[in-house]
Amino acid sequence: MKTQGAIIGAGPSGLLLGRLLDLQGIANIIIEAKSPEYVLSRIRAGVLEQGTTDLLRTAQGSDRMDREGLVHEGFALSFAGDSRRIDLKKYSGGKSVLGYGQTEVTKDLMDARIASGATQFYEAEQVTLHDIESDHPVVRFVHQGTQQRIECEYIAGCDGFHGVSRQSIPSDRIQLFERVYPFGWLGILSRTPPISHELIYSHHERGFALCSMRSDNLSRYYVQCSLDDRVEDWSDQRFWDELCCRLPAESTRQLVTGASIEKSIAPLRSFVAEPMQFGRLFLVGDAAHIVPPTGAKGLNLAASDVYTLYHLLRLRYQDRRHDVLAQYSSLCLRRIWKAERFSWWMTSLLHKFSDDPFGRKIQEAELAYYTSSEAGLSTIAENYVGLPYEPIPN
Ligand code: FAS
Ligand code: PHB
Repeated sequence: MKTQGAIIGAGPSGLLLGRLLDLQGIANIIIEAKSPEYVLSRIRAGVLEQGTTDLLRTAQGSDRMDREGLVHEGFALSFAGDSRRIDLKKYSGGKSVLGYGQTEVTKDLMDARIASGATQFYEAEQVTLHDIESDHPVVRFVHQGTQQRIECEYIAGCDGFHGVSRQSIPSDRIQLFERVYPFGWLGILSRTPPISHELIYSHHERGFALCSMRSDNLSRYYVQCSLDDRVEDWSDQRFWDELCCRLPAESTRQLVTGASIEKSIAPLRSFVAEPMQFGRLFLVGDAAHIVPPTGAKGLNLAASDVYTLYHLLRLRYQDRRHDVLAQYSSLCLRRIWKAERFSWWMTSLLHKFSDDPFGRKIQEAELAYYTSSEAGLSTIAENYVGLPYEPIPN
């Protein structure tokens, strides 16, 4: 098979890029290791920045998002028995975020791809990349027992943190930056009304907690947990009891508990690979960077990478600008590192790192300062709604 772009991975990055290129007549084939059902079973992000929702509208896959998404104009930071609302709209110059699960984004993009008839392979095995420094890189894989070979002009590595793309770059041609956090997030999904119509991020001496939602009858909650914890160590009752300990009393009165329909533990890390390109291979989303989910940036950073690569590929194919693709990595990394900083800062501010009372008091003082200062509130709001995308070179 031949195509212009081979896309490795059918998570949000791969599906969104494939859809955008398809609409511009830039041929592409998606190769995904898992089944569609498996991809959709992973419960992940829940908050979309305006840049992400705008891009999903450009991809013409957003009708359901526009109908069902929950607009959030603020969120609460709880600490030291107090709760302060961060007015996103007021302190970000009128912006907001949208509550719409990554699972739904992925489902909408999968449906759009099927409707378009564009080529895709799920449950692809033994995916390998070849000749990525040549003008005609090759992707090989096995599909339903048959060897497949795709000759292309560009490869988008949208295959996440554990994918094959970043591993295909020689170790002496890539630099890795990493910070692994000494705790994880235990998350549950329950068919219960959310505790609040807005998210609550809670700092507590027992550890961090987050109250989120997917709809008015589907709630998403997280508690910070030990890296030694296993999901089976946490009964639903233990989870609800711990969540209540970590929330302000006036919030817990609104809590409706119920059976978990999903329960999982996610490790937290900050990670960046530089550069994000090598020859004709471009790393996109989690293949290139990871953020702790405290700043709700992971999926949104993937979207801004897709935005950049999509526009550079359009310039390459529609305006014959062969030079611009060399700017992909530097364009993406400027915004990525700012989001890495914000995600690291929110994580450092809100989580329990030790039993050191001084550390906890400093965190409480920082929270009290930022939530009582116009400058502090603006800093939180403009980062949370998403910093501006880097302009595409003309
Ligand atoms: P993804 O990892 O989503 O997709 C990569 C795809 O590539 C997968 O489908 C995988 O099966 C496939 N693949 C892997 N290796 C392959 C190979 N060799 N060949 C072919 N295909 C291959 N972000 C938030 O904003 N908020 C959150 O609360 C949040 N929670 C998260 C919880 C967890 C457990 C994880 C892992 C991430 C979380 N994230 C969160 C971040 C997450 O949403 C990512 O940013 C988002 O999935 C990025 O999308 P992709 O770049 O498409 O990568
Ligand atoms: C979620 O709804 O899953 C969610 C929301 C905000 C975050 C992290 C996760 O910062």
